[in-house]
Amino acid sequence: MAIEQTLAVIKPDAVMRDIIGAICTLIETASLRIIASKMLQMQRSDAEQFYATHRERGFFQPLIEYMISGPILVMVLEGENAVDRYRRVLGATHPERAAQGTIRQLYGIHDPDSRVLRNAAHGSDNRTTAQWEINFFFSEQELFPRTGHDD
Ligand code: IDP
Ligand code: MG
Repeated sequence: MAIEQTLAVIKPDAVMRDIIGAICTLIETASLRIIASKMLQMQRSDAEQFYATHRERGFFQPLIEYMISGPILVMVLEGENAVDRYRRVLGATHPERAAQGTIRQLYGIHDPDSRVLRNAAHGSDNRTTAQWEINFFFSEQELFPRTGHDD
């Protein structure tokens, strides 16, 4: 199985609720290594570019407002089959449909009146988007891959 990298984002609602550590524990417990990390607040134009594929969706503007509403923690995760494995740790997009014990089931916000799903965290959905999303936030010098060092 190939060693891959994927992008994880702890979204503003989760940063605000002080559950960074809880989410990182779920990630590390699943043998996904955090090889880069930083906290930042996205500009509107950054968020619009990051989610450009959703521009025509009804939830696009609420999604942008949500993602720029506070600081986020962006991370690069590394491991075997990391893209799909992290998506499994993350759970389904809708917190109420996410499997038991996943990040979104445990920490997503259940608010039927909200125009956007506040689901605590983001994960790249395939290897191509993962590479693009990693490059969006990180330079090569900011990544600290450890595979091969102590495996
Ligand atoms: P993903 O984050 O599971 O990959 P996407 O379809 O890429 O899901 O959507 C990006 C983000 O937009 C979601 O994580 C969620 O915050 C929000 N979103 C997705 N679908 C809906 C929806 O039907 N209603 C409201 N918000 C949504
Ligand atoms: Mg997506």
